[in-house]
Amino acid sequence: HGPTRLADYRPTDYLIDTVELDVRLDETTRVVSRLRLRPNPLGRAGAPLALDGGDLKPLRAVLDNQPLDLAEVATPERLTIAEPPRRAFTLEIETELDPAANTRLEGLYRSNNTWCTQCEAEGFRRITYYLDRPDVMAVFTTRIEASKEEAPILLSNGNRVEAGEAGPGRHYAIWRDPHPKPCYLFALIGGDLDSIHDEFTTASGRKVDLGIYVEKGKKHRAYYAMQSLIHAMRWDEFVYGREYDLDVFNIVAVSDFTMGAMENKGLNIFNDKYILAVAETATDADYARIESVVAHEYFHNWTGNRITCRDWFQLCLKEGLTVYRDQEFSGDQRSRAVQRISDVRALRAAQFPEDAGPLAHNVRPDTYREINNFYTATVYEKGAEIVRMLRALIGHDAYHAGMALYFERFDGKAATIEDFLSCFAEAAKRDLASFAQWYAQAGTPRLHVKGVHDAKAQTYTLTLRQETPPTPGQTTKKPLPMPIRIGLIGRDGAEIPMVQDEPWSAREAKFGVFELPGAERAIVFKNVPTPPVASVNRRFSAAVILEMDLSEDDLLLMMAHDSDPFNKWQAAQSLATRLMIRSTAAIRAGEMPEFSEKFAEALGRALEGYEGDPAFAAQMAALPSENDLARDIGCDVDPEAIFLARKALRDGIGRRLGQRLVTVYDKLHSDAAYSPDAASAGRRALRSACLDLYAAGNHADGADIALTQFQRATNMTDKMGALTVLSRLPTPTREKALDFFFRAHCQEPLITDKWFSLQATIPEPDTLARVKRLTKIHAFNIATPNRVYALIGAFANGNPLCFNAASGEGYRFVADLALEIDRVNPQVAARVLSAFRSWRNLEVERRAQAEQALKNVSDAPKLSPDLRDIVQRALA
Ligand code: DPP
Ligand code: ZN
Repeated sequence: HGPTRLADYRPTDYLIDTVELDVRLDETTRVVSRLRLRPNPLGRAGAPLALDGGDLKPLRAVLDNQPLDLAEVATPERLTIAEPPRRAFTLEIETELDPAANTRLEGLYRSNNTWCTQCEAEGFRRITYYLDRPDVMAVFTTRIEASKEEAPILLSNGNRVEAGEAGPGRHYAIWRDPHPKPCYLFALIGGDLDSIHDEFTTASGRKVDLGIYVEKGKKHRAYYAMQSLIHAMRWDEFVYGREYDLDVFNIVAVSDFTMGAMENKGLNIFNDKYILAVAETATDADYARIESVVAHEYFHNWTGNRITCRDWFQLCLKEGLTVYRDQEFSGDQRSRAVQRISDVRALRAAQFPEDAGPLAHNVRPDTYREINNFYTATVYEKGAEIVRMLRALIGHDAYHAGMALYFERFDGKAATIEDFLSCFAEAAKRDLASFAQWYAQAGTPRLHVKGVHDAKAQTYTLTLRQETPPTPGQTTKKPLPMPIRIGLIGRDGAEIPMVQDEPWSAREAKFGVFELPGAERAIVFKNVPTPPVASVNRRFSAAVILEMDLSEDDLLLMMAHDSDPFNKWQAAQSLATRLMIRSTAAIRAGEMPEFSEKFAEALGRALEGYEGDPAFAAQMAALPSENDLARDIGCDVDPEAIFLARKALRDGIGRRLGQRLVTVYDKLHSDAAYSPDAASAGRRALRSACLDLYAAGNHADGADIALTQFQRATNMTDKMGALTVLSRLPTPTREKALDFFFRAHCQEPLITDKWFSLQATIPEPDTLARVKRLTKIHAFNIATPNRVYALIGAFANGNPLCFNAASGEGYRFVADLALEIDRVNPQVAARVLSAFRSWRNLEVERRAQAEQALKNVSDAPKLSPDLRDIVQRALA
C-alpha cells in the first residue's frame, strides 16, 4: 500500500462512544467486543464503515442483533459495512487469537507466560476490528477471564469495578476506565505475578493505590521504581500543577517488550530493564534510566493520554514534550549540568546522525509508510529540544502560562502541533509561525559564529549566521528562530559583564539568551577593552552544530574557567575532537598521531579538581566516541583510522597522567554501603573513568587494579566498571573474568545482556567471530528484543571498528540477522537495520560493501513493511 500523508487527514465518518471487551484468556483466546458507534457529524453521511484488522480471525459479527455474513464483510485486515445505520448502533464482533504464537509482540501476546498487550501504534487491530487511530476516543470497560492458577492477577485500564468466580478453576475481573481514550492506550494483563504496593495522596487529597507487578521472585527489585514513580507524581503537581486522575496506578514489568515502556492509561507496561534494580544487578546508569522512564510514562498521563494526538504525524506532540518533561525532572533529581551533558551526548549520538543521513525526517513527518519506524530520536529527542528552545525564547512565565492554556483547552481532545503552539503564541503574545518550521524541516542547523574585537571602540561584535544543509526531499531550508545563550570570558578567566550597544530585548539583557530570528544577526557588546573569549550556546540552548574558530588557548581557557559547566565540558570535547580528527588524517597518511601535553594537563586538573561535582568530572574524562568523531568528520569516514586516533590519545593521556589518575581513583574509594543517589553515583563514575584512562596507558597495572575492583565489588556498577576495563585489554585475565561473570549471573537475563554488550563492543578483529558464537548459546534468543539489542545492537551501533570491517563481513552479519529477525519481530528487525543510517558517509570501499549488504536485504523475498521501509529509504 502507498504512503500515508498528513495532508490527507480527515475526521472519521463514525465515532465510537463505548467499548465493552470480554476477553477469555486461554491457549486460544476469545475476544468479544461490543462497540457503540454513531455517525460523526464532521464525517461523510452514509459512508461505509471500515474497521481496521491486523491478521485477525473473525468468528462472528452482529449489527444491532442482526448477524452479518463474515464471508461478505470480513477479511483478516478489514471489516467493512457498506451501509451502516444513520443513527447510533451497536456492533458486536468476536475474534480468536493465539497469543503464544504472537512473536511480533504487538497486540495480545505472552511474555514468559504472562498475557500482555502492546497497542501503540497499531496493535489494537490485532486484538479486534476497530477504528485504530488516535482521534477515535471511547470509554472502555474490560472483562478479563482466566484460569485462577495460571493468571491470579488480571489487570486493565482504569479502576477495578468487579471481580469473582467464573466456573470451575476460573475467575474474572471487570475494569472500567472513565476517561475516553484512543485504543493505542488500551492494555490488559493476565498472569501469576508478584507485586509491591504503596500509596500516594494527590495535592487535592485523592488517595491513589500504586502497584508494581513483576515476574515471580523479582519484587525486591521493584522498590526503586516505586520511589521514582512517587517522585514523578509529586514533581508533576509541583512544576506543572498536574494531578493523577484515577484511584489506581499500576505498572507491570515484562521481559519481552520491543520498546522501552508504554503509557497505557492507569496501567503502564514496561520492558523489565526499566523497572528492576537492586545494587547487585543494576548499575548507576540503569537506576538513572529507570527513574527517567518511570517518570516519562507517568508524565504521559497528561501529555499523551488526557491530551492525545490527532493522528500519528503528531507523535512528537506527546513524545517531544514528554521527553522534555522527563529530562527536566531528572535534572531536578540529580545534577542539572550533568543531566544536560548526558542528554546532549545522547542527542548527538542518536539524532544528529539520523538528521544527516538518508533516514532524516521532520520532527513532524509529512508522510510515512510504517509509523512504527518513526519512534525515532528525531521525534523524541529533537522534539524535546524544540520545546526547550520554545521555553528559552518566550521565557519561564509565558511557557507555563502556555502549558496551563494547553491543558485547559485541549483536555480530553486529540490535538495537533498547531493547537500546542497556539497556546504559547497567545501566552507570549507573539507570532510563532516561523518557530513552527522546527517541526517541518529536517536536518541539523549549523550556526557559524565570528567574533571581532575593536580595540579603539572597545566593542566586541559577534556575528551569528545559520544555515541548514539539504536533506532527502528538502533541498532549500528556511532559517529557524533560535535562542543562543552567550557569555564573555576575559583572559583572566573572569566573566565580563555584557553591556548592550544597540537595544536588546529585556530577556536578552537579563539572561544573556539572544535570539537569532533569521539567517543572520550581529550583536555588539560595549566596554570590552581587550579581546574576550565568547562562550556561545551555553547549556546547549539551541540544538545546532556550532562552527566557531576558537583557538586552542581559547578552549583551554574555557576548560578551566567557563562558568557554564556545559561549555566547560564542551571545550574539552572540542579540543579532543580537533586533536583526534587531525590524528585520523595523519594516520591515513601513514604518519604519527598527535598528542597535546596541554590538553592532558588541563584534563588532569579537571579530574583532580572534582570536589564540587564528581559526576561532572567524569563527563570531562569521557572523550568523544568513535561515532562522535565519524559524525564530525562527515564524509570519507575511515572507522579504523578513527579508532587508532582515539586510542592513541587515550593511551597518551593515561601514560602522561599516570599515577595522578590512580590517586584520584584511590581518594574516591568508599566503604559505605551502596546507595544509588546521584552524589554517590558521581563518585563511582569518576572513579571508573580514572581507572579506564589509566588502564589505557598502563595495561598491566590497570588490569591489576581492575581485577581487584572486580573481585571486591559489592555492587554491579563497580563490577561492570572493572569488567569494562578488563574487557578492553586482550589478556587471559579478561577471558577468565568474563567466564566467571557469566557463571555467576547467567540465571539473570538482564545481567547476561551486559555481558553480551561488553563482548560485542570489544574493538578487536576476533569480535565478529565471538558475537557469532554468542548468538548460538542458550542464553541468546532472537525472539527477545532485549537480547537482540544487547548483542546485535551493541555490535552494530557500539563497535564501529568491527561493524565497519573493511571486508564487509560486519555489514553482512547484521543485514542477514535483520532478515532473520524480520520473520519473528519486524519492528526489532527495522531497528537493527537502522544501524546503517550513516553508510553514505563512509570511505568508498566500505560504502560499496555496506550498499551491497543493504541491497541483499532489499532483494530478499517477503520483507515486512517495517524492514522494507527502512531499507528503501536507506538506499534511496
Ligand atoms: N509511547 C511510548 C513511549 O513512552 C513508546 N512505546 O515512548
Ligand atoms: Zn513516550
